[in-house]
Amino acid sequence: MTVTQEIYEAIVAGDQNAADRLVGEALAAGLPADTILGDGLVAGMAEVGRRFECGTYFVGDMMVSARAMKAGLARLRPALTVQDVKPVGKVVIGTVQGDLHDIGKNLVSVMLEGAGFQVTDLGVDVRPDKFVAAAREKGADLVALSALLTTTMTNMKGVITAVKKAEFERPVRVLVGGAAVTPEFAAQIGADGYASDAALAAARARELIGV
Ligand code: B1M
Repeated sequence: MTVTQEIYEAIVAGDQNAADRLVGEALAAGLPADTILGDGLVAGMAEVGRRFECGTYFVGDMMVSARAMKAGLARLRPALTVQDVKPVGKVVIGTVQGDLHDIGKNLVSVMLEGAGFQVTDLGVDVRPDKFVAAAREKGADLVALSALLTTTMTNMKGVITAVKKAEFERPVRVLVGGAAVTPEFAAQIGADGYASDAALAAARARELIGV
């Protein structure tokens, strides 16, 4: 079994110690960070979702796998981000109100940092007024919204309305994404941009602020 397969298995089994150790081993062996991420960590989480859908995994299983994913991602983070460079822009990011999923949002955060952004992460279940207050306080160029549930993605519209209504010193764009979100939905709610994955989110963020 390759080390990325072992990482995949560790995520599916929810073994956070193994996820942490194996990501360290893969990095030490010189494997590219995006291979470890895509073939190991993200593929493992996709399998967890599939098992939940089939009814062989339950919420508790998803929680232990999520913990293992976070451990692996924390170990991988330095390899995905750029250190000590002048930020190209400022982003405020969070998962919208009612939604507790944060793994994809954390990954988008890491990729934005990797693309040179200064990121303020507001966490999960974030109200529209908190996004606006943080964007003002931090002088953000971009507000990035994540939603994983069909029942919470509708809350993105409230954030967009609040951001568009607020008066900022410079233009603030809104980027949306997450498993439930589609480009059509993003356009319908008036988002400035949409991205289907974390790498594309970083690219789209740069395009939106013109860097
Ligand atoms: Co939840 N859950 N969950 N869950 N969970 C899903 C999302 C689900 C699809 C599972 C399923 O049925 N197959 C389903 C949603 C169905 C729907 O609405 N259509 C679901 C459900 C139903 C629920 C509960 C309602 C279950 C319950 O209690 N009965 C509940 C809701 C709680 C709440 O939020 N209020 C719930 C709870 C949980 C846990 C807490 C147990 C746990 C989350 C732990 C955590 O995040 N800390 C959990 C998990 C782990 C999942 C699955 C299995 C995995 C999500 C994940 O982390 N994926 C998920 C099934 C699945 O996605 N296959 C599922 C890995 C991650 C890297 O991908 O987050 O999609 P993702 O992020 C991607 C892209 O979407 C994108 O980039 C990322 C990577 O490239 N992206 C962006 C994300 N944000 C972006 C922002 C951008 C751009 C791109 O721009 C700003």
